[in-house]
Amino acid sequence: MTAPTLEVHLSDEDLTTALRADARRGLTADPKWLPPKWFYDARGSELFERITELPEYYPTRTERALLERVVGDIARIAQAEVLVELGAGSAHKTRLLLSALTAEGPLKTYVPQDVSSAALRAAAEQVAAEFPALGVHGVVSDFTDTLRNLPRGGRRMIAFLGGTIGNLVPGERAEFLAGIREVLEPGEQLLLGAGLVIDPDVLVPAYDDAAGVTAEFNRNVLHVLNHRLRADFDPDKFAHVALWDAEREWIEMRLAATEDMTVTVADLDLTVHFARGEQLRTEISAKFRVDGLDAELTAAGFRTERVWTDDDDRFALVLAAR
Ligand code: AVJ
Repeated sequence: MTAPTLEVHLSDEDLTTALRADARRGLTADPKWLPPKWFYDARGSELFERITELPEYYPTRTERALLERVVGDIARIAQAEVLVELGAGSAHKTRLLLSALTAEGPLKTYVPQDVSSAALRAAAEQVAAEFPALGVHGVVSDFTDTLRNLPRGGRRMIAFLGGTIGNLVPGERAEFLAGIREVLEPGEQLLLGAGLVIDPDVLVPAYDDAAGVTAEFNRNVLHVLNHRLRADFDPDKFAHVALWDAEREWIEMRLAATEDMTVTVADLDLTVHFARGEQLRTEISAKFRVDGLDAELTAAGFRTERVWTDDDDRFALVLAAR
């Protein structure tokens, strides 16, 4: 086995700079908001892992079962030599893909990308041990940098799984997909996992579970601001809100102030007032229709090759080629 390499394009300092800018922009906006990527410090990543095991949170297990069913087809069609996985995180689904892509095709290299170097290092080492014939090159960066620094040579497939595409608003999605399309060579592919529009009676509890894990995950962004920017949020004074926006077809998570309060963010020299009941938007999680996914991919210059959905039409995997 060759030891995995790890390329770091994102330092702790870069992360803090980005968080400062996002926090200042979002907390001074009306309505207030924060980007969802700041949920994921060590505690947030752990809470998300717990979410994936909740009875109400169907996306992870649905995508996994679907991937298990169709991964052979994906591997046969893709014939990838390099698998780039965006937001690889703990790399649970990765094993399925790697096994199939090595059994059914010419895979030689795995390039996991994540913003968290700790999670990535662990994942890269595990994969390297399990697939000794594979070259493993981890990249710590944000998506845009990853795309700019993508290894060349060898037919590549970029996987973006888990439904995280739904964290982007339509304009950001268009830009993101076009950015991927731009770095691909003709014939190379994108494998996209996306949650589908389903009955809100199933959807909403997935983001508002009975055990309160998602509520804790939501409030974790306030802990992150407290730790990284020396803010003094009292997370217990914020209530978890999850609602389905039927028009825009996305879940919105918010934190509602349970009383009037003033919060200071010492590292930003910022004082923020919350009125009782005021809501801070912390995440959108858009759900899709197969036609809409195809249209967005086509608009970004992709050709949709295959779409697979689970039997309940809750989740889709799309293989699209440049
Ligand atoms: C990791 C972005 C796919 O949107 O379903 C889980 C994050 N938020 N519960 C999602 C999340 C609330 C998750 N993604």
